[in-house]
Amino acid sequence: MQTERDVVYKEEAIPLITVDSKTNKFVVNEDAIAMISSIKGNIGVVAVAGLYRTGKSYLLNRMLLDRSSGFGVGPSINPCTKGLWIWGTPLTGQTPSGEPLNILLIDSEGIGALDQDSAHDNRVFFFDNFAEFMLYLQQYWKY
Ligand SMILES: Nc1nc2c(ncn2[C@@H]2O[C@H](COP(=O)(O)OP(=O)(O)OP(=O)(O)O)[C@@H](O)[C@H]2O)c(=O)[nH]1
Ligand SMILES: [Mg+2]
Repeated sequence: MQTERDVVYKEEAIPLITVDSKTNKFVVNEDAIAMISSIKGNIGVVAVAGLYRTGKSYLLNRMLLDRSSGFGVGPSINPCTKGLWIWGTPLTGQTPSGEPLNILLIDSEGIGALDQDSAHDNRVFFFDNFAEFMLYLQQYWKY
């Protein structure tokens, strides 16, 4: 039998913000918002940002998820991650005072790739920080 948790939480990376290649607009994925909204309790966020092809996705998989696959890792010199991705299940952690903490992992498109200009890079970087900030605030809206 499927529980509510099975429906909402997935053991895979899901898009959080995608870029519409035709309009160049950033689009929020409602499935990711539903997953985030379902979380009860404290939320912590770990997000990676930085130059393209420097191992950001690999780092999240190996260091935080302890998996050989998870967030998309590219084999070539071409940019791999596009937009922002979030792990479909919060990790379980603790606040410094010992309270339960739901940790969200966010992977982001690398900056400096030749297929995008610096305005696009700035937007990705902004959204990465903005997503982290909004999720941080969300726990206070709930109470
Ligand atoms: N062996 C080894 N390979 C690594 C390490 N970090 C990254 N790689 C390899 O480097 C390549 C790029 O890794 P990604 O994780 O896709 O890099 P990224 O920064 O997410 O790239 P973009 O999404 O394009 O910005 C992949 O082939 C990884 O397997 C590492 O610490 N050890
Ligand atoms: Mg990547």
